[in-house]
Amino acid sequence: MHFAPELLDQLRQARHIAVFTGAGVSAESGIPTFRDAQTGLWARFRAEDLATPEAFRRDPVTVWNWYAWRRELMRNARPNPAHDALARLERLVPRVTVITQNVDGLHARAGSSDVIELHGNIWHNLCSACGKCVMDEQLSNDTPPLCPDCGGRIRPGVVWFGEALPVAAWTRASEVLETADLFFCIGTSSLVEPAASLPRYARACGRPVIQINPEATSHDEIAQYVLRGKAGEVLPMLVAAAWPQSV
Ligand code: BV8
Repeated sequence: MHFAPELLDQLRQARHIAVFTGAGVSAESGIPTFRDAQTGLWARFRAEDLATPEAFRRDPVTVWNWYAWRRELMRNARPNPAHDALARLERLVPRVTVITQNVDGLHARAGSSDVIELHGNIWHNLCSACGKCVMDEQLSNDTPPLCPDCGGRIRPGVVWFGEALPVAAWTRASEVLETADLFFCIGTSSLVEPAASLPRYARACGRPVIQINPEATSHDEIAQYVLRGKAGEVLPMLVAAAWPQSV
């Protein structure tokens, strides 16, 4: 893949790179993207219909079991070359901040040290009644497990549709836009708000936006560079092209 020399120069001169990621970054780890059709026993459900507080209130067993199925998928997944290339970038650029919509924890497992999880983390257990964080080993055998403090139903520590994003995460992500020299937008359909507005904010702040996606999205038009391809293929090539000595 050919990369514009000015893109490679901008990468090498960058002091702070922001990387906004979506489910496409984990696709090559074998984790279905959010808009992939669900498979197996979940084929008859839409993710958007299960990832809501209403669904959990109405049918906590089904929602908990859906997350248990996804956790199993993610537990067996490994960071892919896209996650690894982003972690490697930290050794080549003074500051790299990953702002992710993903809940799988794979950026941290790959070694990225500055990760903002806009939509929470599937590995966290929260009591839906008192908000207590519950360690896995404290989980009761009920489905869903019950809070050891108040007996409330335990839910995954993710942001559901209709729920506000964590204020601290959103604030940090907004601040990053003001200091980053470059803004990558990788593996996201840019359909879910308010996260999808971040690339537009970055552009409005005058930051060059670099889009990496095998398919076109609405953010192609605000991108200074559109790298059409899979993140696990494009990112390692881009890092190697900018820093040949790093491979
Ligand atoms: C909120 C956690 C308000 C759960 C998720 C305008 C403003 C504000 C809100 C809204 C608005 N319009 C609509 C809303 C409501 C809603 C929303 O956006 N709905 C959508 C469906 C229209 N937003 C919300 O409800 C948000 N909350 O606004 O609250 C509020 C304020 C105050 C007080 C109370 C309430 C909360 C949204 C968070 C929902 N939770 N996840 C879980 O995971 O179970 S979102 C979910 O979608 C995932 O996090 C996922 O990451 C995210 C976005 O999807 P993508 O990551 O983009 O994945 P997708 O499958 O769509 O696309 C994959 C892409 O990868 C594709 O482009 C594909 O081409 C590409 N790809 C594939 N393979 C590869 C690849 N790319 C690179 N390499 C590859 N190999």
